[in-house]
Amino acid sequence: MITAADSDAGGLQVFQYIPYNRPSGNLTSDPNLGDSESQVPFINVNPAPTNTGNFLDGSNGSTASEENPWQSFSSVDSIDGPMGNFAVAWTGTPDFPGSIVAKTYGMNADLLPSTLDNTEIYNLMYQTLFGATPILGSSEIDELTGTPGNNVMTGLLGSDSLTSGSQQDTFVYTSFRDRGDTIKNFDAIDLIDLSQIFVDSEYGSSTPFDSYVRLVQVGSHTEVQINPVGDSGSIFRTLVTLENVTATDLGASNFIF
Ligand SMILES: [Ca+2]
Ligand SMILES: [Ca+2]
Ligand SMILES: [Ca+2]
Repeated sequence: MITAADSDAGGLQVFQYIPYNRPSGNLTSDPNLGDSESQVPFINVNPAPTNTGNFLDGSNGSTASEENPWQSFSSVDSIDGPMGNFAVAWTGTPDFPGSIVAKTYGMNADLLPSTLDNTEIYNLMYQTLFGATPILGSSEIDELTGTPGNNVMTGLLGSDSLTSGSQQDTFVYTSFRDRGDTIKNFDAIDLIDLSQIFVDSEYGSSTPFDSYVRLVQVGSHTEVQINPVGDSGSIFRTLVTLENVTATDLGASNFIF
C-alpha cells in the first residue's frame, strides 16, 4: 500500500535570495538587499498565465513604493553563513518539484526512498505491479543507474553509460542504432533484451543467439556483438560493452529474443 500527497501543488514556496543570485529582470540583482526595495522582486519560475514573473510576498505583502519599500522575512544566520532574505513565492499553474509526503506498507515498502518526487511514486507502483522499475534514457548520451529492485533500463540512442543494480536488470535495445553503450556491474543474472531488434523479418533463425550474437572478450570486458543486417550477411558489430565481464560466464540465457 502506498499513500502520497503532493503537498505543494498549487501552494506556496519559501524563497531565499541569500546565498543565491537574483534572477535577471528585477530592479536590483544584489541578493544582499531584500529589505528596502521600491519594487516588488520576482522570480522567473512558475509564473501564472496572466503575468510574466512570480512576484514575491514579503513581510508586508507584495506591494512596494519608495515610501513603503518591500521587505523580506528575516532570519538569524546559520552555522553555514548568512541566512534571511526570505520571501514567499506562490505557484502558478505548473507544479513545483519536491515536497512529496509518502508512506508505504507491505510489499516493497522498504523501497521508498527518504526523499523522492512524483515520478518515483510511479516507479514504486510499477515495481510492485510488474516486478520491475523502468528507467528510460533519451536520444542523447545518458547516465542511468539502477535502483534497488529490478530495473528495465532503456538507453535509446547515444553512447550511454548504464549501471546495473544488485538485482536482476533488463537492458532493452529498441534498435541497433541504440549501440555504443557501456554497462557497469552487469552480472550473470542480468538480461539484454534484443527482441525489438530481432522481430525484424531479416532475422529468420530459430536459434537467434547462435546465429546473430557473439560475445567477444576484449581485455577485461565483454563486447556483445550482433548481426545488424540479419540473414542478408554475416557481419557482426558491437552493440554494447559489458565492463569487467568474462565472456564465457554468459550465454543465451542472458538474452531475450
Ligand atoms: Ca541515450
Ligand atoms: Ca543487476
Ligand atoms: Ca544507447
